[in-house]
Amino acid sequence: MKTHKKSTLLVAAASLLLGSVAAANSKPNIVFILVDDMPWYGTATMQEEGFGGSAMKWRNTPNIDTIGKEGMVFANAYSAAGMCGPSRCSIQVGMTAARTRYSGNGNFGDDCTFEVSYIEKVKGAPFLEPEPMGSIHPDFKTMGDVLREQGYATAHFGKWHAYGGGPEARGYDESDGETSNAEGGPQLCTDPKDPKRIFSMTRSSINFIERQVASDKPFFVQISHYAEHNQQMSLPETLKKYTGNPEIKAMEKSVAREVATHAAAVEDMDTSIGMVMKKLDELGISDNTYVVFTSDNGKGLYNGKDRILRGEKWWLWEGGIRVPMSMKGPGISAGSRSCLNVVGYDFLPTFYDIAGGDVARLENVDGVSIMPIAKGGNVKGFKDRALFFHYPHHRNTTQHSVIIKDHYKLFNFYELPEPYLYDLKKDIGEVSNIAGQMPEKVQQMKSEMDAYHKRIDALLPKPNPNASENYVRFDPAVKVPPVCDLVDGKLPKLDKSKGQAPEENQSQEKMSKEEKKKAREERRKNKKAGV
Ligand SMILES: [Ca+2]
Repeated sequence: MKTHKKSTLLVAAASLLLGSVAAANSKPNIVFILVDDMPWYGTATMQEEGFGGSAMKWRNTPNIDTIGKEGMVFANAYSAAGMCGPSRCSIQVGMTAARTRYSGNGNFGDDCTFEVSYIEKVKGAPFLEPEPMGSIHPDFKTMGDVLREQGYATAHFGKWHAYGGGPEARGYDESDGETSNAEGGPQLCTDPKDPKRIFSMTRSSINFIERQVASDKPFFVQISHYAEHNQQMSLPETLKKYTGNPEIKAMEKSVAREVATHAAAVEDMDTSIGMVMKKLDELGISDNTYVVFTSDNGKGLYNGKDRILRGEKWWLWEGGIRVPMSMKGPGISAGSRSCLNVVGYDFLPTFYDIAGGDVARLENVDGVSIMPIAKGGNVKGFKDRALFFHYPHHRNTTQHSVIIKDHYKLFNFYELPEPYLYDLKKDIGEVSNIAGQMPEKVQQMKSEMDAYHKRIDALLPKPNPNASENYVRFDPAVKVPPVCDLVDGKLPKLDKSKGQAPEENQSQEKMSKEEKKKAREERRKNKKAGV
């Protein structure tokens, strides 16, 4: 009897132990927070350790900062594209913009058939451009699809902007529907207590999380904020903190407005992120939940004299694609940092990996699981992998593609004769084109880019039979002047109207004043004629 009692106790103890092991082994949850148009330096966290220019003085983001403090900050994180739709599509399917063919804005919501027309978007330009797809291809599996296969409950709240019938047609159990910018804009977002739908999407997310915990199901929730995309909104009391600040008030009017409205919207968003993390604590699941924070693309916002990235949203310069990123969760050491290159199309394989999926079995995916980096393990191979970015369109930009490998970045501006090469380690501001100094590196990277485009049958610009001799070719030094000179350590005040041409770029095709005038007149004439 005594023995029996003892063995019963042992069994009970063993099952308790097994129970706790089972709980520890249960699939981790994932909360993916994607914000809109936040620059690399858009939080109070320095993305690059010790580099003041990688944070923003006017941002109050204690909760976003906590994700980095309790986990890892990625200094070299990239969005898959320089704008919303293409970046979001790439995130959902784990592919580059070249492979999804949703590489630019336009044709939103049209069926993605891969039947492409080439158009003369800019009259007389040397190359025609392929019209971008404006929707996720129906055959592509999304993050929702692959996580569902792993037994996850899946939800997407907030801005979708990837079309394809909306999240619930593409692998998600719950969502806010096929939303885009409009739902977060002033016409449709009118509740003053819910600026940019920050708090309602947070309530939906918390409600979803609570239900999954109650039913003991692992979950994936993507919280896609409309902030800080243009048309900022915030709680009046939050905005007052910034508009009433004497230092901001003293700024030039338009700058003061930008600084205050964006900072207020971001602070409200940060508050909502704090609500989600508090709920994870209350539910006792923080230790088994990954929280990931990033932005869908960069943005050229004012950051005092420390604004250091070249270019802007839409472009593939660092200002368009370098984004903030941090991640916390099981196995990630608090306060850790990584300088390895990671990109938006890594999220699908990363989350699939977390969910217990075999990443090697994913088909046609360009990304890789970044969990080895996050867990500080074997990162062999990460240093030399190539990231690809593709923008064969004209929208505020010229047609261009980029390959980033280790700390080198090569641009192919299709209408210029030679590629441009930058060493991001020494020159994050992309000031000095070093292509002339490293011809072998240029050749090797250009070949790798061309081979990738060939392998995936990328849509490249095609020669325009009506190319005009008077067409003004893109000149980076004039169109996208660098904003700083890190070599001297001096950071000149941002002035978009005056582009200081760096010497190494001055050899590019220069036009005479007369030629430029003539081309300007032709453009004006075309515009008038509605071409
Ligand atoms: Ca965006």
